[in-house]
Amino acid sequence: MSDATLDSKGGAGPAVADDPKRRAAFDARVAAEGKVEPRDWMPEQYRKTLIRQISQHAHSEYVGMLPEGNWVTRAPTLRRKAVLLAKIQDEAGHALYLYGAAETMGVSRAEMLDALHEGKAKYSSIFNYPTLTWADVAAIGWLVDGAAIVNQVALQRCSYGPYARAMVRICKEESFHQRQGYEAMMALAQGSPDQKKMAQDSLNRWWWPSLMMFGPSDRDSPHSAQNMAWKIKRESNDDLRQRFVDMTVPQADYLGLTMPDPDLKWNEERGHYDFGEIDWDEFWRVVKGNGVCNRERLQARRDAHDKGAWVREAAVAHAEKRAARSLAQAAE
Ligand code: BYC
Repeated sequence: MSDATLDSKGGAGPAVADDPKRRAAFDARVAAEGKVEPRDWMPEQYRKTLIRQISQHAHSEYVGMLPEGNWVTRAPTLRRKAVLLAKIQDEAGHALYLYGAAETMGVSRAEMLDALHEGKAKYSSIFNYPTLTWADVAAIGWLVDGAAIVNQVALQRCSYGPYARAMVRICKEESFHQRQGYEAMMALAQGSPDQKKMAQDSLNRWWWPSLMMFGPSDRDSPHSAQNMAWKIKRESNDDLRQRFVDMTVPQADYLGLTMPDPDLKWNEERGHYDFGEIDWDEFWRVVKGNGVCNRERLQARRDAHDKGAWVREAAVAHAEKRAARSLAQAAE
């Protein structure tokens, strides 16, 4: 894409006139659960909101490597270190599938990364919290990957084909991540009193931010109505959050840990857990760039990008050399 710029909402590409006939065909396809593919006509706003969401999702995977990366050199055993390295590598892979899915809509990876590095594009609020102890690595696997799966299983049915298909593979890997996190948490919860204390402290710090991952409450979610109608989003922020709570509370019980929420209790009538009010001021503070680690995370990504310039240049030079060689061979 060369004739368009990425705006702060992720919009990109030349404007496509909203033709009523093509619009009706698009609506009919989405209503019939058909997939929209890159070459298909789509409303400009559909394309913009998907570029916004998919690129934010890719940035989340990309920035999300940092909190866990903090513990690679201090993992308690060689096995834990190998597992952690493999997991972080998976997150980089997820970012690549997702940048690839967004590129099918006509935006380049360089443009998306510029938007991130310039602070114009968002990434998940959860990665702006620090990993203070080893138990935080376990909590990320258990809670953060757990929350991500609940959200992403729904996205497997997203109307945009490349995004939906990327989600299938990502979900398989995330469920493995979640189990490894839970297993690491169990080792701590069933360990020495100090280890159990560390596990509880970590649950106390990560529980509420994990609930915030699902986004603002439905009544304050500006994109939800349209994105549900377009079947980009298949379930609402609050419904997914409730599913995560219902799934995770029994897991905490099994670990013998206590959820840091005095209002949490099973509601027989609703068939769900009731839970306390999320601190939305904290959520918006973090989303707007003022969480504990926002500046540090962004700086780390900018530095890594700058330090990696020579790798990108070398890769381009190598590709050009190979292309020139094949041309020369074809001409012989
Ligand atoms: N953090 O109208 P709404 C992982 C923004 S990584 C920051 O509800 P939407 C992992 C939202 O963008 C997986 N911002 O929006 C990796 C919007 O702002 P803009 C991460 C948030 O899009 C490494 C505004 O608030 N998962 O698993 O309909 C290690 C209004 O919100 C957040 C994804 O990225 C937030 N939490 O719904 C371990 C999932 N929430 O754009 C694990 C993909 C909301 O208007 N994304 N905002 O400026 C989605 O499913 C949806 O975009 C959301 C929000 C549910 C997050």
